[in-house]
Amino acid sequence: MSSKSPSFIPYKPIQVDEDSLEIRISELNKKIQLRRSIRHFSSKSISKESIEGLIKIAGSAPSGAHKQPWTFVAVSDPAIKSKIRMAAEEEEKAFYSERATEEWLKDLAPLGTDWNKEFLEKAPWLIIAFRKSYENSPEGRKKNYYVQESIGIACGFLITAIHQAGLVTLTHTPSPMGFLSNILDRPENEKPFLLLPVGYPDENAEVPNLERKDLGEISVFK
Ligand code: IYR
Repeated sequence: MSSKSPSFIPYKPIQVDEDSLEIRISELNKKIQLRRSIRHFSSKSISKESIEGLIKIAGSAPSGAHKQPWTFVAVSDPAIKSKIRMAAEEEEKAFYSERATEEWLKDLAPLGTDWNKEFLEKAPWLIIAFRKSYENSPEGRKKNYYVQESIGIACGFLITAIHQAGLVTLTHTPSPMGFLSNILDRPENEKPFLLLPVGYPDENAEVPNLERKDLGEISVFK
C-alpha cells in the first residue's frame, strides 16, 4: 500500500540581522567554548519544570525518518540515585582494576577520573537517555532508523541547552550500563545510551587543563 501523502506548511525562520552574522557567531562561539564536562556538582536543587524544558529542547533534534527514537528518564529521587551510584561504581571498580587496557588508563590519566562517582548522588538530577531501536505498535514491531546518530544529536542538543541555561553536566557512560534498564524499569525496546548528571557546579569545582584542537586540525575548506 502507498504511504501517507506528505503535508507541508510554510517554514517560519527566526528573524535575524544578516549584517551581524559573523559577530553573532563569534559571540555564540565564545559562550559555547566555556562549556566543560563537570564532575563536581553542588546539591542545590533545580525545578522539575527546568528539566522538562531541557528535555523538550533535546526532543526537538532531527532524527531518522522523524521517528524520535528516544526516551529521557529524569531522576531526582535520592533512593534511585543511590541505587544507580552503587551499581555504576561496581562496574567502574571492575573497569579501573581489570577491564581497561593500559593504553586506555593512560589516556584517562589527564582527566583524573577513578571509580568514585559521587556526582551520581550529589547532582540534583540525573537524565538518562535511552535509545529505541524499534517501537511496539498494535501492528507489531516498527523499525527506527539511524538510532545511534539520532540520539547522539539529541544528546548534543541537551548538553548545549544545559550549558546555555547556566547549568553543568557530564557525559557519563558506565560500561556496561544494562543496570540502568533494571533500576529504571525500562521496556525491552529501550537501551541506555548516556547518563547526564545535571546541576550547578560545586563552588570548588575544578576541570582538567585541556586544550581543544584548533580550526585547522578539525576542518578542511575546498
Ligand atoms: N566510564 C569510566 C571511564 C571513562 C572512560 C572515558 I572514554 C572517559 O572519557 C572518561 C571516563 C568513568 O566514568 O570513570
